[in-house]
Amino acid sequence: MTRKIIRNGHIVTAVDDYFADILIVDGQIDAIGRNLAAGADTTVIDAVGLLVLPGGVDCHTHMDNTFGDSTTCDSFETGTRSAAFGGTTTIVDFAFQRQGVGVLEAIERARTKGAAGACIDYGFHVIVTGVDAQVLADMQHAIRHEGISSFKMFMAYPGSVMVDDAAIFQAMRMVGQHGGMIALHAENGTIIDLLIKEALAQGHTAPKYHALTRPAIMEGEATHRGIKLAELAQAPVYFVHLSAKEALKHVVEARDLGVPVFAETCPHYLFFDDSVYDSDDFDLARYVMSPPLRSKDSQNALWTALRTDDLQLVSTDHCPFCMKEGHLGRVNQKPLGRNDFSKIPNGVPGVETRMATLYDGGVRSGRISLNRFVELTSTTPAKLFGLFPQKGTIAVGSDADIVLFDPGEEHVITAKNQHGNCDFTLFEGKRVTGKVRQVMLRGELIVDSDRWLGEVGGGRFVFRGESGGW
Ligand code: DUC
Ligand code: ZN
Ligand code: ZN
Repeated sequence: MTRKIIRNGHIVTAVDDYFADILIVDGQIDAIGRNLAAGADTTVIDAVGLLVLPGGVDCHTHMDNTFGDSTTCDSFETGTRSAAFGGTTTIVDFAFQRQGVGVLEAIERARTKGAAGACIDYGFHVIVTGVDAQVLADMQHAIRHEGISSFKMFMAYPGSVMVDDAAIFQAMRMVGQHGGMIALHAENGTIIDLLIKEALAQGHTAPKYHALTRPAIMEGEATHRGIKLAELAQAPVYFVHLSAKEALKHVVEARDLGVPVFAETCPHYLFFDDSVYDSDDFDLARYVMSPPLRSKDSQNALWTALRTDDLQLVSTDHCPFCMKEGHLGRVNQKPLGRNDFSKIPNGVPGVETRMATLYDGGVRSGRISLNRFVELTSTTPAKLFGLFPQKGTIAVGSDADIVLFDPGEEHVITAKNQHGNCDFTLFEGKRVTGKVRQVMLRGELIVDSDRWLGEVGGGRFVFRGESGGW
């Protein structure tokens, strides 16, 4: 039996804020109270002056995920280690059901990858790219028997992963009856495809045309359509990477009517806007993600929505591709689209910077409370995706996934000091206050300042309960 006490920390959950000790026995929180007794067999960790937070839960990452010809540059190992350094102890990544691969086979493949490389705990959503009776049956099986209760579907990328409205509706109708939830990438794919073709025909090949061909209004249209499909199907629906006020307004409207609609946004939409797309320079490929960065007005609306619970969580959509071809042996990265913006792999890193940037830019700047910060980064993702109360809080019986966070420590974010494989971060040179000091995964210290103490393969698959029911 292993016993640890975290002494005198400032414990913050989504609802509480108090000073106490935490007793951890065999990886779980056993007791919380003042002056807990430590036996000779108890390791004591001093947390005076530190915030004691539940480990971050990032429910949108892409480790070793392949899109078209490109594979994200983080493996399960490097990506989850990087997440740990950033204060995240659980991710929900993706299993990819594509042509010729069934849902259950996709899950099996993803689990094999996770088991070999994960440094933190993990689950999967399944990306569903086609619906038939077998797929629907397998999805139902996945919810009940595989611990996988959420499925991503794309309303964009025709000819590749896009599915039509009927497929989305059928999937929603089934998961709605069985405790699952569909997560939608909401952009109108056929219109975007047309705009891309027109731009290329005019010789517009620079990265900034990625943004110009994915208008906010088409995210709004798809979001509205997705909500209507979900209403008809009587199912909850989740919007990934919501970026535009044109989409947000439909989420707000539906939620005000009591429709179970949920949405995340990502740090890049909260800290960057479309003013970056100001030249034909290929270096702007670093800002190529989907949806693209939006207007300052949208950004302000996202911050407001985080406060008012119109947006429920902040995930990273960590989908890293290097700026330099061949970095750490990774090929088909951003330079793939040097002469054609539509070939630039879509995505940016972010798993390591989420907590620090949101603490600095959200809590310290007075935009969100400390409790709300925990809710957005840990508790709500855990609740919405069937991980709570094992994950997402500090409570007796929960896994001892705990972050000791120094609220006063300043540091400068730079790709050189990050622990993933990507050769850039959008936050390069940004000075932030608030730093992850120590991270525990099920009671084991895996990060101690700059030292990695965890184990490759030490992360466990988490069998999730129902999604969207909360
Ligand atoms: N959507 C994502 O969620 N991630 C990467 C690319 C995309 O379009
Ligand atoms: Zn997407
Ligand atoms: Zn994504």
